Formats: sequence, C-alpha cells, structure tokens
Amino acid sequence: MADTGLYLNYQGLLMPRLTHSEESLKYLEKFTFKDDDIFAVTYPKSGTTWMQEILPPLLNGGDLNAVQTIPNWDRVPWLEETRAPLVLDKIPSPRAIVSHMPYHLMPQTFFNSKAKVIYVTRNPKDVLVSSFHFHKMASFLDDPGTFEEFTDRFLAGNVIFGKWTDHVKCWRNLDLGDRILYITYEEMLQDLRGVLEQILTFLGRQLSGDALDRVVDHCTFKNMKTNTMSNYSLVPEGIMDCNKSSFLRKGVAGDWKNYFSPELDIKFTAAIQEEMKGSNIKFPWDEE
Ligand code: PPS
Repeated sequence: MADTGLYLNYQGLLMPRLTHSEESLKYLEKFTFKDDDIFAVTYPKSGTTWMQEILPPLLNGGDLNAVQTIPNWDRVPWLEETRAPLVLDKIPSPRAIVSHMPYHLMPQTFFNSKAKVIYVTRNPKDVLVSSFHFHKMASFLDDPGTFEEFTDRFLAGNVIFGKWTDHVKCWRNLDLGDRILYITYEEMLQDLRGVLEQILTFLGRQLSGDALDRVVDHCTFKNMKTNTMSNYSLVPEGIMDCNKSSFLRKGVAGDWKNYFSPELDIKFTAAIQEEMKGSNIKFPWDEE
C-alpha cells in the first residue's frame, strides 16, 4: 500500500490517523478494565455498529434513551480510538466498549479482570465487500482501487487491523473460558431475538418479552438506518460521503455474490482455507 499518511502503524497494525493517535493508543495500553465491563470485539465491518446499538438497552432494562440521544461513538466507544480518553471514564457502569484490537495487544488489566467479551464474526467475503465500499466513502481511508486489487490487499493483510484470519484466530482457543461468547453477524440477521437472548443469558441479565421485542425492533437494519445517532449522518460529508455509499449500506449476507467472479471466489476461498488450516474453527459459510 502506498504510504498516504492516512494511517499510523501501531505494533505492525495499520489504523486510520483520523480516529487513532499515539495518545489514544497510550490510553489503551494503560486502560483499567472493570469486572463488569462488556467488551465487544470485531474485525472491521463485522457488526460493530450493531453491537453499539444492542448492548446499551440490554444493559439497562431495555431503555432506548441512550441509543436515541447519544452518538454510537460516545455511547459505546472504541477502546483504541481518540474519543475513548474523553468519554470512557465518564460512562456509568456497566460500560459497553467496542474494539478492533487483537488479543495480544489487550492491556494487562484486561487479563486480570472478569470483563466479558462478545466476539462477532462475519463472512470475510461480505466483510471485504463492505470494506471496499467504506473505503470509497470515507476520506480517512485510501482509495481501494478495483475490487480485485482491494481483494489482494485484504488477503495480504495490507488493510486496517491486518488480516481477517489473524484477527479471528487470535481471539479463539484462549484461557478466557466462559468470559467470551462467539456470535456471527449472519446469526443476528437470521434470528436477532434469539441472539439477544443468548447475550442476555451470557451477561446474566433478563428483559421482559415486551422490552426485548422493542430492542429487537429498534436494532433492525431499517430502523438503525434512520437513527441519526447511529447512521453516521452527523459526520460531515467531507469525512464520510453518504452520496458515495451509506455507512449502513445493505445489511445483508451474501452480497459478495454480486462482486466475486468464479475465479476470484476460488482464489479467495483457497487463501482463507490455507490460513485457517489446523485452527479447528468452523463457520456456517464454510459449507456454502
Ligand atoms: S465498522 O466501520 O467496523 O464500525 O463497521 P461495522 O459496524 O462493523 O460494520 C458495518 C456493516 O454492518 C452492517 N450493519 C447491519 N447489518 C444488518 N443489520 C443491522 N442492524 C446492521 N447494522 C450495521 C452495515 O450495514 C455494514 O455492512 P454492509 O454490508 O456494508 O451493509
């Protein structure tokens, strides 16, 4: 990738300079986790914004006030981003936090805490398509080139937060035991209510049937797309240009089929399979 100055390199990982700084990464390194923190981890474009919508009402009895009045980046901040030092210490507990960080770069207090982790995975082919469009609309990311060129970069890990396969593997087979829950974007699409029930059980919380119905309805793609606190319409057009592509773009599984030629599909599948070999991690989309 050409050095456009758009990225900073932190421990070998590229991150957008607009949203990450030496200061914010120092804050991450020294961050003190609390035992009741809920930490949602994703590779970019795998369901982060969705978790920022889901977690607050699940943690506060189904109250939708926070998701209707506070922008997603301040309501459930990214641990590594520049907003974190400004808002994280002021958020009442239990705090929900998101992150794209790999396991080995977590701060020491994470390992000593009982903070629970929800790791969301999405079919890498749809992650790639989503990321391709995101690079076109976000001025803080470089031009993705053609879809084929961007695919090569993605497979080489020459993109923000590195290789998809490294990210997925590093958050598996850990000593975290019942501190970590694995869910997929595709499961959320198929049965959002069921996944929210799973998350509630994992967090040891309950909601009435009616409250849960309201949260599920609020967190549908259609409703999130019109929520100005979550659809990034508050961000100036010079930073995110929704005329080029919406942030909440399609919200489906399988859009990759509109972009992959048969040859590209074979190449991509083989490359991912090779990297995942021996990991014993199986995903529903592996059978497709
Ligand atoms: S980021 O930049 O890493 O924070 O992006 P992230 O939020 O992880 O991923 C963005 C994609 O998630 C889709 N999304 C949803 N899909 C279905 N239902 C809901 N409620 C929802 N919320 C966000 C969003 O549309 C992006 O995917 P694409 O495929 O581009 O539409």
